[in-house]
Formats: sequence, C-alpha cells, structure tokens
Amino acid sequence: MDNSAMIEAEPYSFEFFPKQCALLIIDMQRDFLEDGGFGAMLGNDVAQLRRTIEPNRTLLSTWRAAGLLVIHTREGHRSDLRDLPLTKKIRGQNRICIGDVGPMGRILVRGEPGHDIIPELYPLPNESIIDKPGKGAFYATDLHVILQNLNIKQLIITGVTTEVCVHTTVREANDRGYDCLVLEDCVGSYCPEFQTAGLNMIKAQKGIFGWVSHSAKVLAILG
Ligand code: TIU
Repeated sequence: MDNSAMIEAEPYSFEFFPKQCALLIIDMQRDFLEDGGFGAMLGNDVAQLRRTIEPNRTLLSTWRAAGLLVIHTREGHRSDLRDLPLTKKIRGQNRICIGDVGPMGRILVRGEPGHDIIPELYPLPNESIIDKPGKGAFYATDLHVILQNLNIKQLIITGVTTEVCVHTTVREANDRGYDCLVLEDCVGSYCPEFQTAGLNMIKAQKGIFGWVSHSAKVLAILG
C-alpha cells in the first residue's frame, strides 16, 4: 500500500495515497441511528441512515485489515453543557432538547448511551475518537493537529448526516487543504432529497468540494 492508486469517482478519478489518507467516520451515534434516539424522537426515519451501517462495516473491516488510519467522530457536549450555545439548545423549539433526558440518557451528552457510537462500528482502542461540539469535525477539536502530525493529506469521509455534519466537515477540510472523497453508500440523510443534493454539491463545478464515489470502488483497490 505504498503506491498511489486511482479510485473511480466523480467528477474524475481520485488519486488515492493510502499512507496519507484517513478514513473519517462522522457521528455514527446511537442518538442519530437507533429507534428511540434523538433523531427518531424528532420524527426522522432512521432507516434512511441505517442503510449505511453495513457498507460502513465492510469498508471499516477492510480498511483496518490494510493497516490504514481510521478516525471516528461524535457530536456532543460536556455534561455541564458549557460548550452548548443557547442558540443550538433551543433551536427547533422541541419539548425535549440537547442536554435533556431522553430514551437513551441525556441527549448528545458525552458519556451517555445515546451519544456513543453504534456497536456495529465501535472504535478499536487504538483508533482516535474526536468529540466535537459542532457540526463540523474541525471546529473546536484537535482533528487538524492530529492529521498534520500523522502527515494525512486526504480524507475518505463517511457517516451521517450527508447535508449536515458530513457536509460541514467536507467544507472545513477543504479550507484546510485536504482532498475529500465522499462515499455515497456510506453517507446518509433522513431526507432523500438532501442526500442527492448534498452529494451533487460536493462534485459540482468539477469537484468544488471534492469527489464522490462508492465503497465498492475503494474495496476494489484495498480488497
Ligand atoms: N451528525 C449530524 O449530522 N448531526 C445532526 O444534527 N444532523 C441532522 O441531520 N440533524
């Protein structure tokens, strides 16, 4: 895995440098993906996100077997909520909001069951987890420092949701000089319309934010 390989992608092939590439799995947390979690409580159809679990699981196991770097993120807040802006807490005018007790513990609070990553994709002890208070994985985290220290220049990004935390992270990564490849079967939105639009926005204008491909194209190279 020392040489580069071309991954079929849109708008054109992505030159993959495995040693300089991290798999960044965004917010595959119980609160977003499981029945009874925060997402479901807001009336969202979690099945739209759950279809990404199996492709992510296959990709993750192949990625691990190749000895490449994987980083997981979780959206959530300190238990005292001092990193939660009031604007974010009250947005949506919901009866139960971030920090309140929900069906899987306090919603999006670190250490609570709903905040944790789903068992299917649970990080190994040697894999970094970035706990992020915002939608983007770079905002108020040490992700950029970690990637720079490990000489990472490319990100393969998966996770949820496509138009929210995945998109925000892709945009942040672009402005910091990373090439991003997003895998369409491994990212999901509660809203199919946003899934399509979100992916189109990344690859439009000859790849304004990056590339879009499918996990099968990555597996074809790693497998
Ligand atoms: N991880 C992530 O995308 N957080 C969200 O709040 N997403 C929604 O789509 N609500």
